[in-house]
Amino acid sequence: MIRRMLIANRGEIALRVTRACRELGIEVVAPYSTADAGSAVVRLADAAVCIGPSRPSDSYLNIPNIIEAALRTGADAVHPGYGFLSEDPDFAEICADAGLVFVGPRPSVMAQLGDKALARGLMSRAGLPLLAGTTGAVNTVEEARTVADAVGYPVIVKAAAGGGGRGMTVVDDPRELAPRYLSTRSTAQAVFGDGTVYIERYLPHARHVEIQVLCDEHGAGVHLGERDCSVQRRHQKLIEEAPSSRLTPRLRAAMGEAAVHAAGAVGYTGAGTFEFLLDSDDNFYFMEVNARIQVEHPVTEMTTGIDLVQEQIRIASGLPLAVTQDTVTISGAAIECRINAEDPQRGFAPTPGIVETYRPPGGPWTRVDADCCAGHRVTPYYDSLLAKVVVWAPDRPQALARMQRALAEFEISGPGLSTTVDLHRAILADPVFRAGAHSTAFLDHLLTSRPPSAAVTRPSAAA
Ligand code: MV4
Repeated sequence: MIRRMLIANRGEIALRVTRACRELGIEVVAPYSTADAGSAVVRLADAAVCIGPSRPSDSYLNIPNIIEAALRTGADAVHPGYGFLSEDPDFAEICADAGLVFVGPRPSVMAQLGDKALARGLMSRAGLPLLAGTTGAVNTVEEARTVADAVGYPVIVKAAAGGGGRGMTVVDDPRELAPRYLSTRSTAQAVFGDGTVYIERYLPHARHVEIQVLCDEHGAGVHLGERDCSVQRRHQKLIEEAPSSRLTPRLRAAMGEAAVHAAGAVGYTGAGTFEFLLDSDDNFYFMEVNARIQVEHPVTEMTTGIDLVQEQIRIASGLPLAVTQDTVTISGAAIECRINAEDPQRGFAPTPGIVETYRPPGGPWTRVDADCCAGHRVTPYYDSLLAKVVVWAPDRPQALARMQRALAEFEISGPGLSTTVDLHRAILADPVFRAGAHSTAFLDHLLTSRPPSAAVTRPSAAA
């Protein structure tokens, strides 16, 4: 059994994992950077260890320092949260070699899924439908041209080492293929240290629907339904909801069963997310697997009543799943709004500064996951997520009303600080979104069509 967990992360997710550990009777070790000395997890932990300066490469990505902190404090397990080292198979392996239980899938499985080009081939063989494209790397301009001509335009060039939308370029016109292919390659090389790219047909008006799975180490797996994450900007999610307004129970079961089967086929263990695109004819296409807990996991917790972080920890402890597919029930509707310290009027540029006023919403079925307070300093070192506002209600219209009520309560401001709260208010008021008739094209359309006088104006040309 796990007795003492080192949480190799920061901010709201470190706090979220701390809460799960506490409820399971597990002690907590918080490694932190100098910028985070005043964070909630440092206050709540049984032991806290400074692992380096603010820069992530010096602290939250510094594997030797993290392992040393774990061994020095007597931790017996590591929860990586999301981002940082959460999908690094080398880190998972180093943890195992140091005698630490890594909360996540086996390193070999993580490595296979981490190459998004190879994962396509793997998942195709496991029975998942794919968009037309390559099931491996595209190594030359000539090859890119042959593939794109066969697939048909528009196509999208994606970095194999990317994922979560980083390092992808849409190509509408064959004349743009060569330069876009080459620039995506060099960006991928610069950002990920791996220039491998692959090509898919691009669906411009789809829905992003992802299936949450849980798989134990004894061969059992369940799905917990889907999250609809179609409201994104530059592949940063703004709003996630469950269930998707586009799924019928029948389609949900088909997608869920396909994901659980594919997870089993590759020996996946732990909590995982299978990302799909859904077209207007209800065809679904596999995109990638996220081998970690995700930012948006609370909406699934709200509709299923299952604590996903506790389940991750139980699975890593070797326990069998407590739920079977027929005991999973999805009820009501949940929505999450990500509140970021960004200025939508200036191309969503991050706005570091000090939070002066912080009055989060509360009330029935309203959850705020945040590590924020008046006086909190937003630094440029980490992602700009300030808070996640999550609500649940018996159905989507009531969930929308509850979220509007919660956002109306939310006061968060400070010198130099801008947030996405007003943008969320505008989205929640939009008739297309309210009807559940939006697609992945929705947010760009909203941002470019709203008159500049409105609460939300178009991003600057520089954006
Ligand atoms: C796509 C796509 C359309 N066609 N791939 C974005 C996040 C990443 N994990 C996958 N993403 C997408 N991949 C193909 N072949 C559409 C998205 C996408 C999206 C694109 C533009 C604007 C908003 C979007 C929201 C969700 C998904």
